[in-house]
Amino acid sequence: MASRKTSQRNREDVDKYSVLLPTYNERENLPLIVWLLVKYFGESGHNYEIIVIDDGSPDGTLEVAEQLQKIYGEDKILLRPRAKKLGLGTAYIHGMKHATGNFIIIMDADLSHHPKFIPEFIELQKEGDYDLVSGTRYRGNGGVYGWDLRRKIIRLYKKKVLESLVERCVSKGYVFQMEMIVRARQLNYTIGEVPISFVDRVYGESKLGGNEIVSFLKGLLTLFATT
Ligand SMILES: Nc1nc2c(ncn2[C@@H]2O[C@H](COP(=O)(O)OP(=O)(O)OP(=O)(O)O)[C@@H](O)[C@H]2O)c(=O)[nH]1
Ligand SMILES: *[C@@H]1O[C@H](CO)[C@@H](O)[C@H](O)[C@H]1NC(C)=O
Repeated sequence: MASRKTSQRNREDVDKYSVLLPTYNERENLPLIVWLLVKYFGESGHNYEIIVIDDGSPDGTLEVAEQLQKIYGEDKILLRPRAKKLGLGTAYIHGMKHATGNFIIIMDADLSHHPKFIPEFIELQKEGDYDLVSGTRYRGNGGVYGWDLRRKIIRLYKKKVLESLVERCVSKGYVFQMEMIVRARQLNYTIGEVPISFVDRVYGESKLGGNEIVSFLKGLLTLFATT
């Protein structure tokens, strides 16, 4: 028993989460999403890296990402840009190849996903040793919609599982994300589900309250003042 606990603890110590953030014209959203990720990973104490895959955004997203890298460190923010817009599916694959974590988190950079759910994804994955954990949308009244097969969802994968799924998937674009989950079921991977309210967009309803925005802006000012 004691030795099992020790090995579990050791495993947790080496667990690392690679967040893949594909960006195309996300200059305005990227600082907030990265700040939130750093905040929630910092609070939960998990080891992580954020991989920004920018596809030559004309709005200068990459320059913003470079600034963020200076602020948070090259070990936390990795830049894996591509010269032109090659699509979301291949952006994930490209990012995955550069990931050093044993877990991969896939999310959008456009603020349709709130990073505050990530610690819940991680806890659930550990509890059930799930191969992947996906969000399930529900209404405020508790009515569950079930699988949200659309692309706007956060997912946490064991890296090996994601690699095996990517090998098998043939579709492009956001059908790719749909295919991944269908294949995962076919292959009998174990899947955990975290309920995510429809209103939990970063700017949705009251979720990212005025206080959080204010402290974000203060944090940014402090960072720019000290770097
Ligand atoms: N690297 C990369 N990121 C992309 C690409 N297309 C979209 N993204 C990013 O992927 C995430 C989800 O993108 P979408 O929801 O498809 O982006 P969108 O611009 O809202 O797409 P539409 O709803 O089709 O206009 C966002 O973070 C986008 O910035 C692409 O070709 N390459
Ligand atoms: C998945 O499980 C089902 C039911 O137990 C089984 O019939 C099927 O062969 C399994 N598929 C794989 C790929 O292991």
